[in-house]
Amino acid sequence: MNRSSQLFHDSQRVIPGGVNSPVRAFKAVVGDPVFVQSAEGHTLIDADGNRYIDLIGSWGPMIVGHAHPEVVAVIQEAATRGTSYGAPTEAELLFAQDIVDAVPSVEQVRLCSSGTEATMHALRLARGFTGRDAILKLDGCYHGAHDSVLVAAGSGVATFAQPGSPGIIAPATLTAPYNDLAAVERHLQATPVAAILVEPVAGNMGCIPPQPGYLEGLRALCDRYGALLIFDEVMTGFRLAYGGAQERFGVRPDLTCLGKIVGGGLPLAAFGGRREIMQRLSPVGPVYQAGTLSGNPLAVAAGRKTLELLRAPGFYERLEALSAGLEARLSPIVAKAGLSMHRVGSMITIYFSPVAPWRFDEVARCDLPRFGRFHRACLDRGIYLPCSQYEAAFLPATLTDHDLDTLAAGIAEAIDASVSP
Ligand code: HOZ
Repeated sequence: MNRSSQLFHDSQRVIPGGVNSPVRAFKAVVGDPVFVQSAEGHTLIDADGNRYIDLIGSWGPMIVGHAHPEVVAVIQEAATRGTSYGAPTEAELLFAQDIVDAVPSVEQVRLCSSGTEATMHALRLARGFTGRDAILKLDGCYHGAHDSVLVAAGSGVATFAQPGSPGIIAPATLTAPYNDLAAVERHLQATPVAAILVEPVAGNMGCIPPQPGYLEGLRALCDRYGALLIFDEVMTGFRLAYGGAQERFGVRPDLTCLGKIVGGGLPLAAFGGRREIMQRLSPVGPVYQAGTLSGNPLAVAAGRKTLELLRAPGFYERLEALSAGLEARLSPIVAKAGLSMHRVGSMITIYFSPVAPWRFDEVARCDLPRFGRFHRACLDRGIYLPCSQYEAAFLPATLTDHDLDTLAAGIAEAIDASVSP
């Protein structure tokens, strides 16, 4: 037994399933999870000393690569001045200003510690602002692990084929298929809805783009029926453009949830939006929201430095070019194998289906056992991909042309190796 498997075995005695978040458990693919020893740039080294090109990047945050020396330096420096105060700091003001400057629809922002918190608080705020109870989410979108959104959810909820979760109370959550405006309008006609919460590019049922007009259509429906539009940009924020998917697609939500990249690899998230809505938050308004570690000085330092790195001239152009370069290399391989693919910016998924899906139920029809074999075959070739067909891969900006060639060759071999059980 290798060291990763030994650690996984031992972990299961004291941690449920041996992992601190279910998606890490490799339950839908072949073999045991890789236990990580260290990471630098886009190289991940496991407990057995194996090296991988990391296309997960901590599920999205590590866009500038792991252990970026400038990010590490500001974390170290911040730590020498104390690791948590539970009191406001100038750095939070500067960081909030950075976020407001970056994200087109955000006029005010509040920091919290995880994407789950960000969507939970944004929904409560939407309910408080509109005086309505119901919310509408889209099938296959995942917005963290709190009650109202663990319904028809993607990510681990889909990977483990759980329709929702025991223990949740979500009587006011309506759902509709992704990319289906008519289904959304039927709900809005029947029920006063506080908010539509959507991943503007879905990343939790693999990467699924919005069809042309979909985001604009959601905006128009929200305006017509008095609902708020909330973009969950936890994955897409600072990834698809500096201003996120709303900049890339030119659609302005009322509220935006951020996480992952904004924290530079430390536990930090945020939600923000129109001033008149954000002004309903305590202590100005009546909607309560709080957190001891919100605005944590280490996380703020990492986030500010990461955003500074992303503002370097040409950063997103280079990331787009290398992402397109990988797609160009993979397209003939995928087509020859009778498979399909979606890419938006640096989010990409190969689907084990001849036609790329546009909604959740179509992802469920992919050849999931073959995906599991493909995933292991990739690991055997030093490629670390998300361990579920329901998760998008995230490309780091550190990849070189040589890496793209290595990835294409390894993925081609892994697709071939996945044919027979
Ligand atoms: N949101 C990511 C999955 N799609 C990773 C977070 C988790 O561990 O669930």
